[in-house]
Amino acid sequence: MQAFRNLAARAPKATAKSVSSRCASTLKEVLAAQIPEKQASLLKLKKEHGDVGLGMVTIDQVIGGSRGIKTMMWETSNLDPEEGIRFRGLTIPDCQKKLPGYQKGGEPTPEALIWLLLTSEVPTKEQADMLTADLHARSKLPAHIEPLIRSFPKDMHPMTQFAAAVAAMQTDSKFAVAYHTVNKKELWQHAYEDILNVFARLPEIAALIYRCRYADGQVKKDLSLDYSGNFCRMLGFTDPTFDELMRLYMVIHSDHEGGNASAHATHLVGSTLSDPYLSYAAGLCALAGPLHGLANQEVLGWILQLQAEFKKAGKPVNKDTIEEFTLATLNSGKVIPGYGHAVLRKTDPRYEAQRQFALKHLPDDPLFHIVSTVYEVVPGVLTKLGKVKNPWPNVDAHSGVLLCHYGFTQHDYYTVLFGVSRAMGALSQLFWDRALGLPLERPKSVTPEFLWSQATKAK
Ligand code: CMX
Repeated sequence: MQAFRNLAARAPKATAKSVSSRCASTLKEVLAAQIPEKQASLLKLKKEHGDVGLGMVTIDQVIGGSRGIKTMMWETSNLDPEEGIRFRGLTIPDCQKKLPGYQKGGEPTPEALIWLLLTSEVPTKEQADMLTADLHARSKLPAHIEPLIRSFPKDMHPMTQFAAAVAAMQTDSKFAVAYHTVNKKELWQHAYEDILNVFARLPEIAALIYRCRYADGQVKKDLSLDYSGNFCRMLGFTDPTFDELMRLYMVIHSDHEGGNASAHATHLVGSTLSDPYLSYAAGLCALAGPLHGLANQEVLGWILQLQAEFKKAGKPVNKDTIEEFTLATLNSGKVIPGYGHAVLRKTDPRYEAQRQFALKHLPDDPLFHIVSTVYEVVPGVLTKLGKVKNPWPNVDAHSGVLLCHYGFTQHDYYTVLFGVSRAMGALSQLFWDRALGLPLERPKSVTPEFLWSQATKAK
């Protein structure tokens, strides 16, 4: 035990440093300075302690979607079942306190969070602004992307359009070209370029999909604003409070450690040395599933259906009627969207952060009242089922109502917003995967016969 404490004391801490300790100032220079030390640390860990076991794997875990099996290294964030997410050691309230906002005291900007996720250092306002300028400068889409999006059938789901457009940008990949021409030790530099370019271009792609599907197809940029403010203008929203909501939204949706399907898919595909465009397109396909990111669309659909049915039947919205509606959903063989989680065992702090925003900015919104009453009812109903491991709300239970309040009502689009945000975590980690030269991911599968043979032996 003492030996473990000594080792742990020597290991790099997953806690953000408050000021950049290095003299290098651009994001790429800070990262370049960090790489040799981190490579050496990983090599030492592998060489001297590679044979240390991390626990047994049970048959239940093999059949049950690998829950809890520690099988991936992920440094940008960590998820504790009770406490929720920490980004480089910082909780959501820590980020709100420490990361620079667009304005003093405002919500942290996604640019500040990208800096934190990549470097584990809290950026100064100047560094975050420098990254904003860099992202704006990189934001021009390859010429074929706009016509491609305009050519999609109007009824193609926005997430299908989004994943297809991100994959189609691969024509611009510097990493894919470099793979054939440079020493693999230098590949991280090209991954960096692609990753920053993906961050820079996702908002315009997302906005084009939105404007083509629901509006006049025109996208108007405002590069005098930050990443989120410009994104809101491109979508067609001008309320500064909505800009703040978008900053909060993007930060809390950015990363949720590595095991979630979108992050894991990005990491897995990236491990084949597929470039960041294709890797993140894979992540977006995973995010589009209703048990993962698409749940945000499902939640609003569920609440609107509840509201419409109650109105038609002349029923009041209260705890009793919501309980009835919840039971009817469960009895029809469906899940309650926005509730439950594979890791969390408490109310998601991302839900709580959105609730605080609602209490401050829209306390009297009728949909917010429904969401709050659902929160009072659903955990009890799910607990009574006896099989649900986490009856508490997750991030998706709240986001739609906030968006709706500001007139963003097209809920079949909501997962695209999640997709713009999730890139920040999944691709920051992908940067480190390449900088550390992590190998092809290739876990072992086993047959049912093997499991039966092990089960029989254990008796
Ligand atoms: N409503 C009804 N049943 C639920 C439930 C919910 N919200 N959450 C879990 N259950 C059920 C499961 O379907 C499972 O039932 P079966 O044994 O009949 O298959 C049982 O409870 C045990 O599941 P669990 O171990 O508690 O949860 P999992 O790790 O298997 O699944 C999740 C996690 C998120 C897929 C599940 O809670 C769910 O389907 N929630 C609703 C969809 C949702 O909100 N997804 C978004 C999650 C956040 C994100 O990734 O974006």
